[in-house]
Amino acid sequence: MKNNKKTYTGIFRDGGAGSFAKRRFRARRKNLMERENKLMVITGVPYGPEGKTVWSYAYCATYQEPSMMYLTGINQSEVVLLLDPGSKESDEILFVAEKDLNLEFWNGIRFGVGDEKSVREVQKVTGIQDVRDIRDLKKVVEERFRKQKKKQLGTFWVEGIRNGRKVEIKTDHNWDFKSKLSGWLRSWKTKGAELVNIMKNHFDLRLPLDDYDVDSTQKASDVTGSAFKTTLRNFRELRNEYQVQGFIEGQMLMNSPYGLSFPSIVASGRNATVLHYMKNDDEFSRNELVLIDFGVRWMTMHADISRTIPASGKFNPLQKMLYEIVLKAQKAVQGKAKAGVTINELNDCCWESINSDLETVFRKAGGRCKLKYESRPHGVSHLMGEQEHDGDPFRNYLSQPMQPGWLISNEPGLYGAFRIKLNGKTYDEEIGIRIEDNLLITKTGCRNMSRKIPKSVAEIEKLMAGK
Ligand SMILES: [Mn+2]
Repeated sequence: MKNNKKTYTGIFRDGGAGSFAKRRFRARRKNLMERENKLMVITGVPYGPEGKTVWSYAYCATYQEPSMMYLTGINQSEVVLLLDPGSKESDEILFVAEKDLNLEFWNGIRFGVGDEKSVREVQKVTGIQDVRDIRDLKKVVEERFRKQKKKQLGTFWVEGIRNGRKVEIKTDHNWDFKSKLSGWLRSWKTKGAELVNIMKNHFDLRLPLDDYDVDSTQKASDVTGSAFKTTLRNFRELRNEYQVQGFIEGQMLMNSPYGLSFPSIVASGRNATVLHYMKNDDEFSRNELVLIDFGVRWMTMHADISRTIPASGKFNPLQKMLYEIVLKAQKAVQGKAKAGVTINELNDCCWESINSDLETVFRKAGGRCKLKYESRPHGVSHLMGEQEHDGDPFRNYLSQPMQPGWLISNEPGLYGAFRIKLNGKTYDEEIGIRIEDNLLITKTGCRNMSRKIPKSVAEIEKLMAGK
């Protein structure tokens, strides 16, 4: 036998930490226990990319619920984690479904329980020693809950404030799990029993990236950047949006086993004025701009990059003028980003720069335009991490001072119909431009993780000319 070693990389993401991985995940669980100091139960995804249907071959390399991924590294469905700070029996229990050899025969290795060898396998790979059958979850949670003095049970679901009112995400597995726990609590008839959301403490711990995650983010950005450069060098061979998508995604997937951060947006001409354009099925003409929003994962981290390029390989004077306006705003945001500043402040900086340049550069040169939005098309930044869009989806973090280790996007854009006469020639186009980098916030400034991905007019034109 050439190689009889089992590989767990598919179901256990070690985050690049190798032999330190188990201790790293344990430290994350301990930190959460310290902050919350109450019994907690957290669920992973209830089913994997194989889905709910009998015949589904959908595949997605990384699919775990990010809170579970962050705490355990386990990339497998039907996993629940119980944390019981201070418990003398065991302060962490992992619940897993029964080992299913037939399922392994079809789909590959999978953690399970039911016999000693299988349990030892889970212990050895994950570092969690108390491993139990998921069918015992309710019984064990009740036992542990009744031993608590606090009568509180913590779990993770997504909530926030929108327009001054509390809002909750009720469509995902976290909500389903929370509802199940509420039912259990009611049935136990404990006076004053309370279900508590651990979301805030969890995000506070999870969002500042550690050195391993920073390295993975850099790697994701590097792979994404190489794919972009190869795409530019070969761009003249590509005739429509889906060919660009196929080419660039192929380049990314050939260099990372962790999958794409999200399905790419490839939007030519006026299609780029649709912010989340997904069709990617249009032909483009060579005088149009093509906006590409793309990125690959490395381990559990992401790149989320946007570039806008001329299909011909050369920006026309209108395209160049507008592109430079967006690029200038992007540089201004990068110059301002550092710990203590809020994303709201970055937004002001970004959109004031673009709106003022539209007056002082574009209109002053005789340009006329009709924007697709009032004064700001979207936020310039979102948090990134275990998810491509991380943190609470209601973006309550926009007004919080940024912390060292936060990873944010920097993505100014300009979308509308533009008309100008330059050097005796009239240009009249519907255009969408977005330029997006990923910034790691530090105490004194920020590190642009995607600094090596070309974005100046000169760099892009040079690569497209095959140089
Ligand atoms: Mn983004």
